[in-house]
Amino acid sequence: MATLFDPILAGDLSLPNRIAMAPLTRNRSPGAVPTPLVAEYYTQRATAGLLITEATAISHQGQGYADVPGLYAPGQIAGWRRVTDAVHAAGGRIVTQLWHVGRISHETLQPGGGKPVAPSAIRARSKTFLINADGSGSFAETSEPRALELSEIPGILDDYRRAARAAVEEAGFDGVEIHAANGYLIDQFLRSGSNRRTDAYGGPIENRARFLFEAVDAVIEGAGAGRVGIRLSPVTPANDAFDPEPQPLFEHVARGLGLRGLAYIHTIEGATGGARDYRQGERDFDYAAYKAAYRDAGGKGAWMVNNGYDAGLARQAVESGAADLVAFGKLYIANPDLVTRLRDGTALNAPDKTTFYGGGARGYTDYPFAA
Ligand code: 8OZ
Repeated sequence: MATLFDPILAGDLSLPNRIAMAPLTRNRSPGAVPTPLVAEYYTQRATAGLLITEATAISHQGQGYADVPGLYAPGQIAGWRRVTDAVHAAGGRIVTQLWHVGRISHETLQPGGGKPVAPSAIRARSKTFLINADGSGSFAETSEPRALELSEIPGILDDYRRAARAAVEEAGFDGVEIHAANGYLIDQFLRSGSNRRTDAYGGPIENRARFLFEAVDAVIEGAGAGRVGIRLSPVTPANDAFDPEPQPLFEHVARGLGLRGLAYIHTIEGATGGARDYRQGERDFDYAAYKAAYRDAGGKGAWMVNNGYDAGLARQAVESGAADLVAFGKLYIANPDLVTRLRDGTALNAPDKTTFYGGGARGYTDYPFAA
């Protein structure tokens, strides 16, 4: 029986334990460049089996929030290099999460102040986070998007490929995670609520999943399959994501991923940051059937789960074989030494919501380690 504290091989990633730091947007990279403070934050958490960075834009067009990092300009790549060097010097392993927000953006964040892009011109009932001229932060309604032309899709796939390559060859990451969750661009293509296209990228499940598989293949070309993971959220309503029939959709996705030799599959169970038993459509989502679809197709990657896990639930998931890895979000914000605390049963620090997004060291690098 495996425990949370046993090593595991996830593709080419050799991990000393089964505890991952989930990707967490923190809005502390002005000009999209990670600062030395960002390096300190990740380095404090280097005992995680795997660190997954906050979502990181693959292009200017992929940006949707103030002060989130990118991986498409030399200064951004150099900023991340400082982070990975520091994490590696501390003995850690770190992958970056590749992100294109699609319609979850605001015109003021887009190249030339243009409309954000999406599979279809349907505005999300969602909010983004902006920083005002006086430095204060505020939430704003996402802008009306425009539908991508068919001819624009290869360019976005190039952005995924280029960012993946820059991540491993220049920024020093051990791998990459594709952000295909939470109502961002790839998820917008997957779900019928945001995809009304009538071309090869819309309509039946096979068409709605086409962009995901093309993005995965581009990222594999850039980073190598054994260094690529992917994050999915089959039922989340985050960012106005909706599909009445997630089961066949995500089993189709799982089967296709099973053929591609990825390092790991990372699933948000339920509503992101909310109810684990959340459902979309008529039936409860069958996570075991979705996992079986991946394994039956030949998928050998590590199975990573996330959302509302505490020590007991995490232990049970790994010890029962239901999962190989557990990703912790809020607990990792507040507990840099989470691995030690879970192992020793030490009390956990509570996260402070008011410092999640934006700001400086407070609520970021000042959570105490256990004595
Ligand atoms: C919280 C705030 C902004 C972005 C996600 C990247 O939900 C995010 C995100 C979360 O995946």
